[in-house]
Amino acid sequence: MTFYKHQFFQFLPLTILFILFCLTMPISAQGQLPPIAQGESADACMLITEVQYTSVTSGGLDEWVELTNVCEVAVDIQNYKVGDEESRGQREGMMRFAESTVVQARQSITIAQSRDAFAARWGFEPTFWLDGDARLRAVDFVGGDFRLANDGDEVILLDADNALVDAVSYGDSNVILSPPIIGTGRGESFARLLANCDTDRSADFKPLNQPTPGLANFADECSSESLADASSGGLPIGQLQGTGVVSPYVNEFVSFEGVVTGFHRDQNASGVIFHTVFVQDARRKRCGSFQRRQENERGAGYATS
Ligand SMILES: [Ca+2]
Ligand SMILES: [Ca+2]
Ligand SMILES: [Ca+2]
Repeated sequence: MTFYKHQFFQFLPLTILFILFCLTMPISAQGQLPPIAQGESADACMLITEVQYTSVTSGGLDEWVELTNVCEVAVDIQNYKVGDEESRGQREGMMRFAESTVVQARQSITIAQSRDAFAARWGFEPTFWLDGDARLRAVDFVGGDFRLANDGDEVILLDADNALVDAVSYGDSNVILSPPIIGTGRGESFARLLANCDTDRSADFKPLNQPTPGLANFADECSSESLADASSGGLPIGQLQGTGVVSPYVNEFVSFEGVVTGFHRDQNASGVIFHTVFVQDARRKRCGSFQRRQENERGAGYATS
């Protein structure tokens, strides 16, 4: 394409506007995030143990986050902050626990979008709620609401000195965990396999068809084997189809267990990118690796590589 000098001057105002726009863009859009945390907290007793970021009602009102004190001593979380903003000065939310709140050893607490919506689904009230709970106050170093995006987002926990205590990312966000925690179905959650086993990886979590707000699993000791044991229990993918023409799980959200054997990236004419994951049944051996279940390989209902 030929670009004449008079065209350059014609587009000069737009060029200047574009440059000014880039200079005033949020820093996050340029990949240089002012971190929200000031170092790592020495006190890592409180962990993010479960998150339900999609709603079964409209408006995300029944979404919630669970925090658990994984230590054997009580922790006062006054002035701790929880939210979905990963960068200072940006436009998501961080909420401060404004009052003295003692979380007992191995106790879990819940922070819900709505007190009533949470109670309506679970039959009990959350520990904290975002719609009118005066014990939660917005911090002044970020400027938005704590609302968990369905495509992907982060959950951040800071201590009273704004040091990072725990953080996760899920869906399409690899800001904290890469790979991020896998997306869950509507009304489902992702939860730590074992509340007191934290390796700062998405593999610490699994999706739950039946969320467990306020309850957490603990291990006597943490090891790769105890985490592998806790991760089992999903439906073998070969059982998704069942024996009939129609799967017995149609219109249900299910978690399945299998081995990813292939990965294919594709793009349609509109530029939308699709990923296809090839999965087959698997049976975990005692060593923690995976072994093919030969009898189900062809019945898995998904292509295998
Ligand atoms: Ca975020
Ligand atoms: Ca949401
Ligand atoms: Ca739980």
